[in-house]
Amino acid sequence: MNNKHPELFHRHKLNPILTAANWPYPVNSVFNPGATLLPDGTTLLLCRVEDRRGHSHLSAARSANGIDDWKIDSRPTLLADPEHFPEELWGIEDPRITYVPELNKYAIVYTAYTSSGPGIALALTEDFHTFERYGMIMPPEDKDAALFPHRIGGYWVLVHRPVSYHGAHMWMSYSPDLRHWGSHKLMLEARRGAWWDANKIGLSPPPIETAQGWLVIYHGVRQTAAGALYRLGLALFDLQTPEHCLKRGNEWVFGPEERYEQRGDVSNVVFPCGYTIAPNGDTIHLYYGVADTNIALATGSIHAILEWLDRQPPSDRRQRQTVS
Ligand code: BMA
Repeated sequence: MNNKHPELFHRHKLNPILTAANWPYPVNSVFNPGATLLPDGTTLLLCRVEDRRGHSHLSAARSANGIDDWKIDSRPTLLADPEHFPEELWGIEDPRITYVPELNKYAIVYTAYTSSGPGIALALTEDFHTFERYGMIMPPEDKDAALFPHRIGGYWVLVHRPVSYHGAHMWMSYSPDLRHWGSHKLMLEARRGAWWDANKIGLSPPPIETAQGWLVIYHGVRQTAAGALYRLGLALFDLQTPEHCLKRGNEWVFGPEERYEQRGDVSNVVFPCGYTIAPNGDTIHLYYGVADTNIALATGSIHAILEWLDRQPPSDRRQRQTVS
């Protein structure tokens, strides 16, 4: 027995792997990238790039090994288009990429920053050069969304995080055509009080399909006297009824520890929006924004993550801890 928590995600020694200094044009910061593997094995990161107005756009960076030697698009890959999509007035942020075999396309679900707050927009692409925009699919205030890779029970499934007076919890919605969404279901609630994931949680990268269920890495936001602390937790959901939570870890598994995670435009933030999985089907490369400033990489084993979840006490799976 030692006094260390198990380390499920190992930081890469070259972190941060991408910064504004790598960009081919002037930018303030690059963070919160969506990620996918292209058919030839290239890792593609779709990075949130913030300019000096404070508005974000998305830019692709490609690398053969997913670690270094990134080739970054010389111009923004996907810009806000407020002329045709007024809901993108203040930029587009935090993309989550899902490859959808039925469509033979990648679905990019991102935050569109409207003058009424952030909402959720969808675009499809085959190549990350041209995009078919669906516009806003969930109105404000909503973010932290991703599409499941295939239909379940005949319907497309979206995870998202609407905010209400009662808190910021994770929901699922279903659609026959990717445009019209309904059958909304509460998926995972923020806990309350002293918990690390009290009051506000949200999906981090898209859910990962495993034989045991949909593995979800989510972020919990703890408000402290020194500001918000963004950390990551784990939960597992039923394959056929994905709003049904099978397991939920009580402890956070990854948080801001390194200087590059603790200092930046928004300190103490680790914020993954994407991962790739190695050909062995087990090694996960988690790409995460650090302190809303740079991009870092951590590597883990899906098998080890599921084992950790198995060892968690069976309490408090979906519900928040109520006080009365
Ligand atoms: C969240 C999102 C993220 C950001 C984080 C910390 O609400 O807006 O894009 O990284 O806050 O600022």
